[in-house]
Amino acid sequence: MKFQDLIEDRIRSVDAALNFYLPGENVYPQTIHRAIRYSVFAGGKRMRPLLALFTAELFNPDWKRVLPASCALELIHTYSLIHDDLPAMDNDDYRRGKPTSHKVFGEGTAILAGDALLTYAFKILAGHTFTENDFNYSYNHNVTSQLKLKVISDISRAAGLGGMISGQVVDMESECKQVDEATLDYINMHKTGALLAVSARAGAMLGGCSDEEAHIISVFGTYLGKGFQLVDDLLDVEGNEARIGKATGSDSKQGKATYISIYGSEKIRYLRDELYQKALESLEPIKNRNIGSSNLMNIRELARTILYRDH
Ligand code: GRG
Repeated sequence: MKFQDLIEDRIRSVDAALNFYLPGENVYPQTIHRAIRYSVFAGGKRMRPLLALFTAELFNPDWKRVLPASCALELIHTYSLIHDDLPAMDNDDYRRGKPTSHKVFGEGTAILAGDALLTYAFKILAGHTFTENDFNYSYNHNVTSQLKLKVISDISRAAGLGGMISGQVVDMESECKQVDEATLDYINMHKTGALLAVSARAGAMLGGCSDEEAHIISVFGTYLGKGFQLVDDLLDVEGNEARIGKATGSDSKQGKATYISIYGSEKIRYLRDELYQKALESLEPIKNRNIGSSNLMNIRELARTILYRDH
């Protein structure tokens, strides 16, 4: 299968699984279910689910066992975007090319939609709590409870203290201040990088990798996480608004410290190339493991897609 077809195929599976897990819009109380579905199906690129599915496939052909965790990661990501857009945070009007959740449903419902997505993600990760079907059969039966707990613990840290929340706090406290490179790295590696890195790691772990291999994949995910943010900052000044689905220049308007202010666009491009190479090199130790060469090619190609995206 061509890489682009593979991506589209996997995204279709993730979307179908998300549709299965989320309560329907007609289920009472309808407002919260409508709000959740509005944001989850607003056209996100599904980078975190794809990372988890592709790293799993490095170790196991049974990628379907990672569908529940992939959905959980996307729900956590969507929650963070809804809350980040709120007036108390970035106060953004558009996300993924559509009015933000609080603009459509009001602030109270947007807060609850975020809360609901975060908690629901962990219900999915617990397994065995939904009607059994093709989306969750393998996770329920082929992943041990011990491994599920390990993955739950890793994901909760990446999304919470020591991860996304800690990064967001330092980000808020740094607004309109001159921050040094180390602080900016802290913000980005926690606010954005942690969830991307844990997506790669959780996928590999659910695929059955060893502890040593989990470490290798974490390093790979960390390079991607940093590169992802560099590109995000670049797109905020140079991106096409229609393509990225929100106004550009919002970082500087809000007095946010970004890699642009420290490095400038040209150096960002250079650093992006460097991180891409480092990400590929980090996978060298596993290249002789008995994993399909096409799987290794796919994860490399996904790294390229993430680091050279235009939206
Ligand atoms: C509010 C708890 C809380 C955390 C917010 C992740 C985050 C922390 C804020 C998001 C702000 C932001 C735009 C960060 C830049 C990196 C990022 C997460 C971009 C959006 O991710 P994509 O490009 O989005 O994967 P799509 O829409 O494709 O899913």
